[in-house]
Amino acid sequence: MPDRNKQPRFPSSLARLRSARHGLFVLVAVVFATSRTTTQHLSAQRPAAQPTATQQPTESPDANASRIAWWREAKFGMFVHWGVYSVVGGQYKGQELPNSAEWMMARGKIPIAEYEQYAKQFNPTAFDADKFVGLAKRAGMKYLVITAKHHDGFAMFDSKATAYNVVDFSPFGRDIMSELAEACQKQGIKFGFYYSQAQDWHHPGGFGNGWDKTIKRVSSDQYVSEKAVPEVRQLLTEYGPIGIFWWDTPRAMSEAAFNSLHSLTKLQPDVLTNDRLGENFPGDYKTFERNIPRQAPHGKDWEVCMPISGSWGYKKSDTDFKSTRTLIRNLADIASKGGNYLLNVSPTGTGTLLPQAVERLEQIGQWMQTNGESIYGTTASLIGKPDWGRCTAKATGDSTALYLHVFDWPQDGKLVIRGLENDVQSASLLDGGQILSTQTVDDGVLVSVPADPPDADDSVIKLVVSGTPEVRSLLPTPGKDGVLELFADQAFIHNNEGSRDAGLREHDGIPHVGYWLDDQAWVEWEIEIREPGVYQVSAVMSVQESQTEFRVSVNDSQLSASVPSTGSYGRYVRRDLGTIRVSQAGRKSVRVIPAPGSWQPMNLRQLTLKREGKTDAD
Ligand code: H79
Repeated sequence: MPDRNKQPRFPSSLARLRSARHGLFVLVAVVFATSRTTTQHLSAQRPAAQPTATQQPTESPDANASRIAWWREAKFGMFVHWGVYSVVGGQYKGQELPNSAEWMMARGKIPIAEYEQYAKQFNPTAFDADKFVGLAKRAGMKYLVITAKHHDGFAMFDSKATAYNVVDFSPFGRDIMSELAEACQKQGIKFGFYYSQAQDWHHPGGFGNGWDKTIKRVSSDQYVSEKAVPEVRQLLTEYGPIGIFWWDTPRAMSEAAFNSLHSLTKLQPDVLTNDRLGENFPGDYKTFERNIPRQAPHGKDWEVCMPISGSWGYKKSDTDFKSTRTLIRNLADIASKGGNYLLNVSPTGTGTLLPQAVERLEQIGQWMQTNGESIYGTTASLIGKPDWGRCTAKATGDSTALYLHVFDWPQDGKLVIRGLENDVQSASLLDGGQILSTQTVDDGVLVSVPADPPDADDSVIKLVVSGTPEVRSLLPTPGKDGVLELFADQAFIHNNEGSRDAGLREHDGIPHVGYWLDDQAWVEWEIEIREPGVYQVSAVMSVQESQTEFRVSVNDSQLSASVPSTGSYGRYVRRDLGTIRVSQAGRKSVRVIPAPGSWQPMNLRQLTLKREGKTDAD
């Protein structure tokens, strides 16, 4: 048997290993964001410092914290994808183009001259910046980021670098960015630009246009100096205070090109940037696109951007609007992990949003009116993902407010916060303020709740506890549905001395146990089984070689698995591995152990146990 006592090599499992050894190992809660406020810049024109140096001067952690304080408080922003593509809503020559509509020029391999004809039709006469920003504000959004230029190259402002812009090229003739900048400033919404700095399907030297042979082939350096740099400089000097500069789709460029773009952000000393300029430019925060990470990135600020429907840019056929319930729960989920939510809407060619989007924003706004306190300025809490919903936190002097976002209202009137060890000072419903009684139970804290939830989507209970939350680390256990998902980044990876270590890697932002070359290396999760029975075991994994063999055990019961190639290491498939009978409840060790001789390296994303007899409808 391999040596079980070796320390794993990454912190999350180290913490878990400790907690598993000392059952009551207590983790100290929540990293509280500094609540310092930033200086507001109210002058429309800020003096322009000349960008010179190629290196960003190192900023003190305090200065960074004060610059980003408003953003940490804000939590919720509006993303807007709007451009030439919005005119036709994803339809080209009577055909429906697949995927997100702002990509239509590339998807349809539309020649530049032809795409320009759509720009000639861009005339969103129904656009009203004040109304538009007012809607974002009513939805509870605190910042707005809009496509100043997407990959198609069309500037939604009065670009001085090219006539291919909304003022000079389209009949509309109005500088949309300046109208929005002004409306945002008036209404107290932070304003930001999305700018695609490397791709440009219209201008020579921009990345991405391989289909139009009329475009001159010049270097990306030339593109950056001719177009991207002057446009970014203009955006950062002529539109008042800019809260965020949101780069997109990094491409390998020369160091000089990167530095010339990066140094421009000094024109607005308080501007925040995302992590998408290039590999070596982490910016102020990390971004996730479309998907919410299962676990928060460690010690970083981060944001999830997501379209309200399927496409970023307006697409006629896209009726895939997320429900208000999903959107509110996404916001709570993201906040419970410490992130921000940048929710995208897609104005049409006339300059307004579809009623489906407006309706959802208004409904979110109603929820925020009552429950905003549980979102704004909150941090992650140690109460990660309870059965009933999510939890956000806010430190208030000697106590901490825990906001219990209850998605699944308890039928028996008893809501349990498992593992919570603090003294409770008070509990109340945010909606209406009804005081709730609480008691300490073996499992943690029990809150007695009324029969009906105040909100069908997310009812928030404010639980004030003394001090900083202390939560007993609890072993993962199957949920009500009988399913227990064990993820790579929760596993203890046991490596053998002297060989290359198996460890945590990621594909598409999803962690897996990788570099598993050594058949002596194995992985383990500690779990608790409350209901004995037969468990179906499956794994989300990839194998490149013809097949691999391994064992999965739960204490003394085990199965042998033989899994054929999934095609490549990057191709993940869920494989049923068989069943394991667990005859007694209690703490268990789940292990995945290579079969010596028949082992081929695999990447393991997750192992799932599901109790038989449980159906999805349960
Ligand atoms: O602006 C939105 C996207 O257009 C942009 N980022 C967000 C915020 C983005 N550009 N590229 N990507 C995201 C990733 C690449 C996606 C692609 Fe595809 C897959 C390009 C081609 C295949 C999706 C599917 C877009 C076109 C077809």
